[in-house]
Amino acid sequence: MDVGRYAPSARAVDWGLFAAVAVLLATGVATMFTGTPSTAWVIDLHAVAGVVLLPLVAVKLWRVRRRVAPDRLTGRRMLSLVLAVDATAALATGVWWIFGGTLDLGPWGLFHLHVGLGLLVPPLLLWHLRYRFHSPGNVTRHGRRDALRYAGLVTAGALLWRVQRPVNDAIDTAGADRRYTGSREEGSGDGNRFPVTSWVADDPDPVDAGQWRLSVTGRVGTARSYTLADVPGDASEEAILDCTSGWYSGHEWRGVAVGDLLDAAGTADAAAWVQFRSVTGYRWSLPLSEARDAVLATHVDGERLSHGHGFPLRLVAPGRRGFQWVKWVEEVRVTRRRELGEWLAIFVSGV
Ligand SMILES: Nc1nc2c(c(=O)[nH]1)N[C@H]1C(S)=C(S)[C@@H](COP(=O)(O)O)O[C@H]1N2
Ligand SMILES: [Mo]
Repeated sequence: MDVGRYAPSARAVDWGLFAAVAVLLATGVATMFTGTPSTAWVIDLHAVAGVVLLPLVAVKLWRVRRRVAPDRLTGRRMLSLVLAVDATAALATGVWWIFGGTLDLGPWGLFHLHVGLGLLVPPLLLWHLRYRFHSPGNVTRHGRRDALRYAGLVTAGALLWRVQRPVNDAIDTAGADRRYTGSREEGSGDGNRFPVTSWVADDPDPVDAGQWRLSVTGRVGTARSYTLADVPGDASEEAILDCTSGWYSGHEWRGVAVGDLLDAAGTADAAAWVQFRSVTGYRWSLPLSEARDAVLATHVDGERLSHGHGFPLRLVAPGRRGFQWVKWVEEVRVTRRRELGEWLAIFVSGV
C-alpha cells in the first residue's frame, strides 16, 4: 500500500502527532474547569484532536512497521512501542467512553483509565523524542500539500465528532445521555442516591453535629459562628454537580446563601475571595461576587445530606466542576488573595 499518496509526509506526520498530543493534553487538563456551556468548545477540541490523532498514529505505525520486528527490538524501540500502545489505548478508551462503554476497575472505571493512559502519553512522547528528534528542516518541502491534507483531516475529524451524537442517539447507547462535558447522568433528583466521590484520601469520620460549628472569618467586620440549628436554611438552588471523573447529577439543594452569611458578618474593603474549608483540610476559593450566589447546602432534594455527601454542610457552586464543591465545610474565610496552597490541599488532604 502506498500510504504516501494520501498521508502527509513523514516529518509532517511527526509534527502533527506532536501538535495533536499537545492539544489533547492542554484541552484534557482544561476540562477540569468546564462548568458552563460556553466552555463546551474545550471538549469539542479535545475530541477532534483525538479523531485526528487516530489516523496519524496508524500512518506512523505503518511506516515504521519493519523496525519493530521482534529481532530488531532495542531498548529505545521498546519505549517507542510502549508509547504506541499507550496512545492507542488512550484513544480507544476515549472512543469507547463516547459510545457508552463502561469498565469496572474497583474504585475506578473507564473514564479514569482514559485519563490515566492519556496523561502517560506526553511524558512517553518527550522521552521518545530525546532519541528520535529530527529538526523540522524540510517539513516545508511538501508544505502546501501537507497543509491541505491536514485541513482535510481536521475537517473530517470535526464532521465525525458532529455525527457521533446522532449515532449515539440512534443506537441508544449509554453515551447518549452525555452532558457537553462528557459526563453521564447518575441519580438526578433522587436525594442522596448519587455517587460519592472523594478526592484521593479524603475520608473523615462522620461529623458530630453537636460539636460542629460553622465559622465565618477573615476579612469580615465581625467574625461569626453558627451551630447547625442556627444555620439559616431558606435558600434553594437547582444545580448540577458534574464530577471530572465522568458523571453528573442534578438536584435541588437547600441551605444558606453564602451572600447572607457575608452580609451578616460584613466584608472588609480588601475582601476579594471567599475560601470554603472542610474539616479534612480540603479547601477551595471562589471570587467574592460568585461566592455570594453560592449556597452552603444542608439538604438535597428535601433530604438531609448524608455523611458521604458532606453532612452537615457542603458547597454548591453552580457552573463549577464537582471537585470545587467542598464537603464537610466548617469555615468560610474571606480573603484578599487566593491561597495557592489549596491546589496542593485537594490532592493531599486526608493523607
Ligand atoms: N472535603 C472534600 N470535599 C470534596 C471532595 C473531597 O474529596 N473532599 N471531593 C470533591 C469531588 S472531586 C466531587 S466530584 C464532589 C463529589 O460530591 P459527592 O461525593 O457528594 O458526590 O465533592 C467534592 N468535594
Ligand atoms: Mo470529582
